Amino acid sequence: MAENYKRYTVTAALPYANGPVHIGHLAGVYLPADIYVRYLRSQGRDVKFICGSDEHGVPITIRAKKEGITPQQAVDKYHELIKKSFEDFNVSFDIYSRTSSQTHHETASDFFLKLYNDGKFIEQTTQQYYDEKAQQFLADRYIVGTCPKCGNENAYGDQCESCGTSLNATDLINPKSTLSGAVPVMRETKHWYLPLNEYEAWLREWIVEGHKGDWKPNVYGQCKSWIDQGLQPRAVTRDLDWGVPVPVAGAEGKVLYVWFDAPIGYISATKDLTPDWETYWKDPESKLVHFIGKDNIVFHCIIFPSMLKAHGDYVLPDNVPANEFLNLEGDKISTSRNWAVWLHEYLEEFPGKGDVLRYTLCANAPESKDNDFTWKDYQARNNNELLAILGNFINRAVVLTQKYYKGEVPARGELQDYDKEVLGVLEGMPMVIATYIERYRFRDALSELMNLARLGNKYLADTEPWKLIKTDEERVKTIMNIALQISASLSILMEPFLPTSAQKLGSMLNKPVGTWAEAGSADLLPVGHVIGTPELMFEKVEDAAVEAQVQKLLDTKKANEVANAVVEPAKENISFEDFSKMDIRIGTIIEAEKVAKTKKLLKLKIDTGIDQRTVVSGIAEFFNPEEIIGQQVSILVNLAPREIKGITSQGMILMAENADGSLAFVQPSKEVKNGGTVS
Ligand code: B3M
Ligand code: ZN
Repeated sequence: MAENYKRYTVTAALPYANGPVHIGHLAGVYLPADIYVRYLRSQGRDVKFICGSDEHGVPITIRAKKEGITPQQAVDKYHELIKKSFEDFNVSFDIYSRTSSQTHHETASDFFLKLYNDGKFIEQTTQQYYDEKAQQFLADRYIVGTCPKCGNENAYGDQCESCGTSLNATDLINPKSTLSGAVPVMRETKHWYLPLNEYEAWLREWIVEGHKGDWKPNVYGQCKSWIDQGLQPRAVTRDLDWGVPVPVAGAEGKVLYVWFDAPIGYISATKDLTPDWETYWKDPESKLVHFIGKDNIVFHCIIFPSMLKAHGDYVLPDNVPANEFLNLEGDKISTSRNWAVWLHEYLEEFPGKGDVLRYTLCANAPESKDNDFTWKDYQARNNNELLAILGNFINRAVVLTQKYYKGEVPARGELQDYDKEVLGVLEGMPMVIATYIERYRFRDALSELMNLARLGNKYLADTEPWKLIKTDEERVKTIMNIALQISASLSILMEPFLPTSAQKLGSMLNKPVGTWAEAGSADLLPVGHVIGTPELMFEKVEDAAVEAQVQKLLDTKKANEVANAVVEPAKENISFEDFSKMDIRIGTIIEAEKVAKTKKLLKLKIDTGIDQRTVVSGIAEFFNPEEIIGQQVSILVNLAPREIKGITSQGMILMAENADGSLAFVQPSKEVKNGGTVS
């Protein structure tokens, strides 16, 4: 492997404790980070994997307000849910901490005080946006407006999530309060600013010159464009009551800006993890890597490094391999629209299939561009790759060894060229996969892992031991020995990606998953070793399971349409005389049938209490004829008869139309005798 640092500090973005985590979080940040760390551990490296809940900031207070609970109650609720989701998906943090902890408050306050006492801040009293209705200063997500850089009309007061630009609220065009909708006024307030402009030259040298070749193009490109556009001083305090109080006199009612305190959360979490925390953050022989999504690049590549530089005692990130965004069935994942696959729900519906989702999200990861998750692709990845290639190969290797040798690893005989070729590929595979992992190209690394399984499958298909066993037993011993060595290496090489499957394979081979250095060996399973009993590595994902998930999303989409539907304004007024001309009665449907050659029409026979009459109604898409016999309806009985598809329709059934276009009968709240007048 190319690199060889003394120790590794690997962080994953601290998720806001304002809701559950979804597949976008896993694909964008936590899965790549976990693969990287598991690989380093397999190599025997000294690595600390740091994460925790981001519990301050406006995203938390907005969620708390929405749920009618306190911010502390909100973070307590979601911190536990998020922590469990990561555990259930085997995201193997060494610590999952939280920024409402005392250690963090102390660490963040001390960090701020060091910069304050060293004169690294600009103290300024300026005009800031204030909502007179809500009686609150507006910052971050409390204010939205048009992004001056890209025109996005829903940019926040601290960042435009569309183009990623970091903003001050006063940069916004046409600002509006998200608390009351009011147009904010300006009011004086004092804050402390980190003069990013003073770090511009250094950032240019450190990033634009220094990381040209090793930072991902999407990360390098964003950083370069911000630095080229020039950096502005950035407020690191806020007029809020939820967060880390500003630890200086004259700062009552002010807290640290969440993006100032949150990255310090990586440090405070390490403090809670090990008394040896300073070597992981201050020793130049420690490699610091931040795993994040692209909307966090400016904070991890520009702001936090400037803070670390200003402080002076800390190492700087060696790499920040940010991923782009994952979409879902062609639409942006959205917490507010519930357009997501929530990790905790996935495991309820697909128990024991955490690895299948890890596999699909890695194989389809948005490493260089936004990508799309579809349930069809999930099913195909499971059935056509995990089951048909990896599972099939391992099953044949283990079952045939049980069948021919009662599970005992047979000795290899004279090797043929094909055997040597296969063993040669096996020996080189750990380096191939490691090189991709160390360059944060996890999709390619996973693809190479599957190529090894393909090689094993092909080797068995080409040599056909199940036929040879009748004529050349010695040859079969060689073939099965090699198939078992490939299986043993797969258990090691798959572990960073598919930890549960790796353990399952280890127990099938009756050999604990080894270290990366052992992978590729032709003698991982010594002759005479007795393997365990075969069990299926993967199960088929049926169409019905996937269709149910797609339907669930369609139902969500419909519910959103209803929730967000714009209500038509009222028509112009009519006189009471006009209204009293209409004769609306309660009636009952006594017969119903579809009108031939039409999709929308039903022919109904209604008992109106006056008479029994035929009415043609455009409700066939929403009601089956047999289901509405006996349904009481409101019917306009004095509407002039009309010919519809050759049928004389005498009257009109009143229907209520829902936002999603579906129809409902306008029926009395209790049984009314047919003929009852509606007025
Ligand atoms: N809480 C994640 C987000 O923007 C943010 C990361 C903090 S990492 C220090 O959703
Ligand atoms: Zn923008």
